[in-house]
Amino acid sequence: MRASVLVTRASFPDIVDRLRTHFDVSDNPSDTLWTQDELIERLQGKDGAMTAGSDRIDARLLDACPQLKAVCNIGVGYNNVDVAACTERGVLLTNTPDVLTDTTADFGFALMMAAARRITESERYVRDGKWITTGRFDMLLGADIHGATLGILGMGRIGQSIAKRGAHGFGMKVIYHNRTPLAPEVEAQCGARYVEKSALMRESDHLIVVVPYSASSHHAIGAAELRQMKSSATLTNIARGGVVDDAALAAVLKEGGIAAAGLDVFEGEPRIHPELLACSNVVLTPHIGSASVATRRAMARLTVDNLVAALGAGPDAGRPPTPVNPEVLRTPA
Ligand code: 8YV
Repeated sequence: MRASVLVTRASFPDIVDRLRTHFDVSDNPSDTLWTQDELIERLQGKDGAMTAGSDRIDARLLDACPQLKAVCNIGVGYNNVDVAACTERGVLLTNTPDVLTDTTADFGFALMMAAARRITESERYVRDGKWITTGRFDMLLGADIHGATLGILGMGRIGQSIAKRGAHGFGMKVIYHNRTPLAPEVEAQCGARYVEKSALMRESDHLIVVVPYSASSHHAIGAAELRQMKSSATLTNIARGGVVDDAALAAVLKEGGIAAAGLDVFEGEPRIHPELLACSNVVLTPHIGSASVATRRAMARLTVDNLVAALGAGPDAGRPPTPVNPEVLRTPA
């Protein structure tokens, strides 16, 4: 009997169609956002699932779907999945690392530059017809990127890729804070220096947050940290909503505690804190860090590769390329 899989969100039909050569596939071409109960209902009798960050995979769901063997999540981050609960039940989890590193680093840079150079604010100014009447030499002044101090919180693959852009492309002084400092040779490649978190907050002209979300990174940037930053500084979050305390950030932006912010991720997204929406010095984007054509296609391909192999089909049967909990593969069923 063919295995059955569920594809929870719409992506690239030509890539997802490869699943149909191996499995019975149910999908969601209208891209409806299902509640967890609707997801549980659709997962009944499914052996595998291609999921996204908007799907919550927890113990309750796993217990209600005992046939499920593989959850292949499209994205490098998997804070939507309870990994321990998967492992305990022998459910394999896969993610999509590496293929999105440079695209996401490019985007972090773009968002930081847009906030520092007030690009979206300037665009609104032009569209509102204001340049014609009030344009002047000292309007819309921003902060330089070149030569400034770039701070990076979280120095994994994406953080390192951002550091290289800053140090080698823009002549920035790069400092970072991470749970574990990098090996000296990796630091040298990145042109980056480890500092304590308080020094990172005080010294950064532009701070980019790239740390994965977990209980320990919840509100890693809160009111106390924001108060340590320079009033001329910018803050860019491309990690996850919840790493930054959005309410505290909105308050600090409003009172001029920092100059600007670039936010691609939000606490409770797709909802956005109303005070952030009211701030003109914030650039807001809808979680598109990895959204280039080539990269989103590569993520979809890797997720399909993982699902095919995880369910014992294709040339890599039993050896999915990017497992998060590979110990499940070693445990005999
Ligand atoms: C994804 C992301 O697009 O990879 C991640 O962790 O945040 C994005 O690249 C998103 O998770 C889609 O599910």
